[in-house]
Amino acid sequence: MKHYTSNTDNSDGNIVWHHASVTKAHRERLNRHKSVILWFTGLSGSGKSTLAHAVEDRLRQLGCHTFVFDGDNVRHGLCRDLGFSPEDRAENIRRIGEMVKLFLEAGMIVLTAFISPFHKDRQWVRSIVPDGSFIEIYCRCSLEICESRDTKGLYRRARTGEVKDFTGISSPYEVPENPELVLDTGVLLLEECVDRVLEVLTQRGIFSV
Ligand code: ADX
Repeated sequence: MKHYTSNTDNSDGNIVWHHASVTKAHRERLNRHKSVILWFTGLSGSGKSTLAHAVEDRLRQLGCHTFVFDGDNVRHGLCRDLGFSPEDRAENIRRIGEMVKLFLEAGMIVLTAFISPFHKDRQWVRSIVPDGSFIEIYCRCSLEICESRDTKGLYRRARTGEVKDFTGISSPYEVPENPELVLDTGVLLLEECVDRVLEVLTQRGIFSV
């Protein structure tokens, strides 16, 4: 398999960027909100997807244009050829990063729910989008709680060795160093977490265009 890097660049002179006449600013004005990426990161079972969908539902009620990307779903299609080695996880996040960058240009509020365990991969996504567009939300939940939930039975299978390279068991999770928001998803109620995310969006002027 061809291995990509975050630096892969096809600018050999034969491919020329075509600038759109309808810009992100136009779309933001039409939508009446700014576009932004809400990047939820945390262990499997920490509540990323549940929270992302709950935030999306609240945003829908406010009339926002949103889309949720979830690890398990994306791995059924765009990233179906990838496994869970550090290289494959980096490629997973690289593809997702490029995809959410396009959705940002499209004027959306993009919510992602990927374990994204490696600092450098998260940093890379942050680096390819404009300052302030990447809001990293650490869903902090102990391994004990995630493992006791074990909604997919994967922790049990990781403990027996049947599932390899499992985050938190046989593969590392690098805790975000400076996220915009930390939520104790093992302790807080879902609605409390949603409120905290909405507060951050309000503080950052996402709803004032
Ligand atoms: S990431 O590390 O590359 O960001 P991603 O979020 O796409 O991971 O996928 C994680 C989901 O894949 C988990 O929620 C879990 O359901 C499933 N999964 C299957 N095998 C593994 C594994 N070895 N490590 C982590 N998650 C796994």
